[in-house]
Amino acid sequence: MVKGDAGQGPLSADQLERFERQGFLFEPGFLNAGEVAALRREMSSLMNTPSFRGRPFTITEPDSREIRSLFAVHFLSRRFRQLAEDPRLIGRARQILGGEPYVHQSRINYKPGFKGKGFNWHSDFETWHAEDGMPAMHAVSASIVLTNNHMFNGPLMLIPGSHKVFVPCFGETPENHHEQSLKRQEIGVPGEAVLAELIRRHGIKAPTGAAGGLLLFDCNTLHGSNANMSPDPRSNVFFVYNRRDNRCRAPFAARRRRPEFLAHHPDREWTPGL
Ligand code: 6CS
Ligand code: FE
Repeated sequence: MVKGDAGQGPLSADQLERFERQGFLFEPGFLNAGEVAALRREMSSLMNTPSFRGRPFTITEPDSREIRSLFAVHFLSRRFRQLAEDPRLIGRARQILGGEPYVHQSRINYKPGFKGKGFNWHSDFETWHAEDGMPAMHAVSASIVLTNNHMFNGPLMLIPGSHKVFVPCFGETPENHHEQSLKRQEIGVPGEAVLAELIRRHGIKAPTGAAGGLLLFDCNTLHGSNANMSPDPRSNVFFVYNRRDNRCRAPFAARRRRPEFLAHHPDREWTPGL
């Protein structure tokens, strides 16, 4: 939810109000074609770096060796770091969070044509609170689409207004849950009856459009996506900004904290340790 104000921008009071009401805000054309092309080249070079294969921060699809997500991209690439620190993104995060942001998590979700699988409905905060020890909902995700996003390549779907609802999730966090949940999450997700009721009330939105669009969404907004059944990839880069005074501590509902590539310390560099 919005804690800051329009002040000096970059977001207008109207955009902040929309974010507050819906739990997300889509800005088509956030990056220009030249910026998108450079980031796509960088993404391909990361995806094709042999030394990243088989590493814990490289997540493969549940039933194949296709790369599903690559984490900590702002530490793996100077160009993605520059983007994570871009004043246009930091400024938006600062307005929404009402305080200084740092990057809690970054990743590329690759979703190649035909091969990319979906994500079950979930709230990110559920995981970050239970498993990473994030105290309160002072975090926002910035997702930039690096490929054209359409109805058939598995765009992100969100339930407007769901960020204002506490949805209890059942099940205890198993040991090393992330090894399973990052491929296909089945624990810590809402039940079907609650989802059905929320969707009946608020519907589902799936912002689509040309590469370069920015989607900002609240850490508690319920979201998910389908598999990519089209030939076209649907690749996103995500940066999660958390408020500095909301840094993570001991997990609230897990025995051990997850590896640092999933939950960064505000003032610590991370290296892949190749
Ligand atoms: O476990 C996590 O931290 C990540 N998993 C999902 C499915 N969404 C949010 C987050 O990046
Ligand atoms: Fe998520």
